[in-house]
Amino acid sequence: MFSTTAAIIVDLQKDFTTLMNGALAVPGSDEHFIQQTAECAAALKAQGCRIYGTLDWHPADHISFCTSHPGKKAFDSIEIDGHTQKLWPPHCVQESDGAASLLPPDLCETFIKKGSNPRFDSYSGFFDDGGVATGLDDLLKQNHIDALLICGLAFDYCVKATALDAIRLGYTVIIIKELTAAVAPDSAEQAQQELAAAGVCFISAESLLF
Ligand code: VGL
Ligand code: ZN
Repeated sequence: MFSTTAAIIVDLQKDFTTLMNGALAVPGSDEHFIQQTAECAAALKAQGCRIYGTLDWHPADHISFCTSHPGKKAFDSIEIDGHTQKLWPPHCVQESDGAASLLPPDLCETFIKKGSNPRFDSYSGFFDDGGVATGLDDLLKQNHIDALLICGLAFDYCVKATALDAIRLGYTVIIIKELTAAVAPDSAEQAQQELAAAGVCFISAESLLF
């Protein structure tokens, strides 16, 4: 029943989880959360749903790192080339332990890496802030996917941006709400409203498991 549906598990990486004491740990991303996500993905896979993962994959001098901007600190915002860039503690540095996926090996068909250009951030799994495509849209189209189940971290940043781009690209988008966690309550509330207004649906994990 899921032949034209894919699940996109966004940035389930050590640095974003409380389980691993990550550099940018998202509240609620504990052992139970990771386990529930892996279980749900395995059950979807067993029903014929393709499973893809995204990975935040930054060079050590990435523009989003507070350490790349002397005098600035984590969670400050700065203006760069006419857009606002939020600064984060260094996280998900390419090949580092913190960048490792927490999903069981072989669950995901493909991992799409994003944020590798030092000059551009990429909350979205589809395009970086410079407009360069990651290849995810091509991959989905090659596999005749027209609907996406999205979960992962963080709800108010990368899940939100990936879901909004997916809507713009014409996909039906469903977020598995309890398999997401947010950096902060106010940005989560804002994200929820923007996503609903854009036409994103929300579903519980339980309703997907028959
Ligand atoms: C993310 C902040 C910085 C995310 C990535 O995965 O939501 N958030 N980089
Ligand atoms: Zn990042």
